[in-house]
Amino acid sequence: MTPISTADDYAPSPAQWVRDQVEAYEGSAGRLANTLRETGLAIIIVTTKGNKSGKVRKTPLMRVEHDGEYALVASMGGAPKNPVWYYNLTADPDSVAIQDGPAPFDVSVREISGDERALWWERAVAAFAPYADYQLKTQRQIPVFVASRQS
Ligand code: F42
Repeated sequence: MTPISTADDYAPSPAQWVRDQVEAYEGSAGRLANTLRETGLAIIIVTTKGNKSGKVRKTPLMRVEHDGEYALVASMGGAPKNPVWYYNLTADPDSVAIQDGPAPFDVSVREISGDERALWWERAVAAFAPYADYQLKTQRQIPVFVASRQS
C-alpha cells in the first residue's frame, strides 16, 4: 500500500484559506504559511485518507508537539460537530502523515482519553490558548488524537 505521505489523489479543502495555506506551506517546504495567520503560532499539515472518497485530504492544525509525538485537536472552533477529518482518522489511523517542516512523514494515530488526554490537553492549550475557549463553547468533548511516527 502506498504510504499516504506519497499518495497523490489529493482533493483540496473547499475552504479557500485552508487550501491556500496547504499550498503555500508545501510549496515552500514549510518555510512559508507555517503559522496561524499573524498569530506567530506554529501549524502542521496533516494528511488523511477520505473515509468515503478514499481521496487524500490535507488539513492544517495547530502544532502541539512533545518528544516527537503530536496532538491533533478536533476543535473546529468549538462548533457543535466534529470536523470531518476526525472520521478519516478513526476509519484509517495508519493512513496519516504529518508535515512539520520540509517533508511529510507517516504516523499512526490513536484517540486518547482520561489522564493521558488531560496531559495532552494541557500541552495543547499551552500551545494555543483558544482551545480552552472552544471547549467552553460546546457540549461536545473536543477529541484529541496522539500521532506517533511509523517506524
Ligand atoms: N481545525 C481544527 O479542528 N483544529 C485546529 O487546531 C486547527 C488549526 C488550523 C490552523 C490553520 C488553518 O488554516 C486551519 C486550522 N484548522 C483547525 C481548520 C482545519 O484546517 C479544517 O479546515 C477544519 O478543522 C475543518 O475540517 P473538515 O475536515 O471538517 O473540513 C471540511 C470543510 C472539508 O474539508 N470538507 C470536505 C468537503 O468536500 O466538504 C470533505 C473532507 C473529507 O475529509 N471528506 C471525507 C472523504 O471521504 O473524502 C469524508 C468525511 C466524512 O466522513 O464526511
